[in-house]
Amino acid sequence: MTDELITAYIGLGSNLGSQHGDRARHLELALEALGSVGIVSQLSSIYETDAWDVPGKQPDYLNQVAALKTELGPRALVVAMLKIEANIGRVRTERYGARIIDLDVLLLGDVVLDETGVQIPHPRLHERAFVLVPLAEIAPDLVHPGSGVTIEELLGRVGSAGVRLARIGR
Ligand code: PH2
Ligand code: MG
Ligand code: MG
Repeated sequence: MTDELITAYIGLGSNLGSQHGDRARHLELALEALGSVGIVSQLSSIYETDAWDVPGKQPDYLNQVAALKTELGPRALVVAMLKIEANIGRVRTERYGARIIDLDVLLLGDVVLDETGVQIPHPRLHERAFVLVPLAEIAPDLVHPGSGVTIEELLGRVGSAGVRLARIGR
């Protein structure tokens, strides 16, 4: 018996190196691990982005968004993301601190949920160019549940300042 697959959108971010390598390597490791949680059906380009709304000064981020078809429910999906982050070696310090990998559940089908530790859609998704640019690349017509507005429209409101298409390895 398999439950229906629902498409989740996962935001990936890295702005620190580690023993595993550099920021792009962390995104790769995370994507590999996402394959154990579902089927990665779409993948945006990688963008280099100015650290947004962080305490003090931080290195630039690499950000990317993946569509993930999964059977997992909201809480199980969030727990799976935390597990992948820990496996790659993320150590949590202060809120919004620099990190080797961050995996955020941005959307899960039309789920709208606001519980401790599980907020879907991601509560700051609509104000973050570093999420909206890669998300609009793969799902411009997707309607943000709750607000009823498309991703393209949200991006139009926010603009794409501080977000640059990355040329990894070139
Ligand atoms: N993540 C944050 C805070 N600020 N800025 C950029 N550019 N990219 C991120 O992934 C990011 C951020 C908290 O998760
Ligand atoms: Mg985050
Ligand atoms: Mg996070």
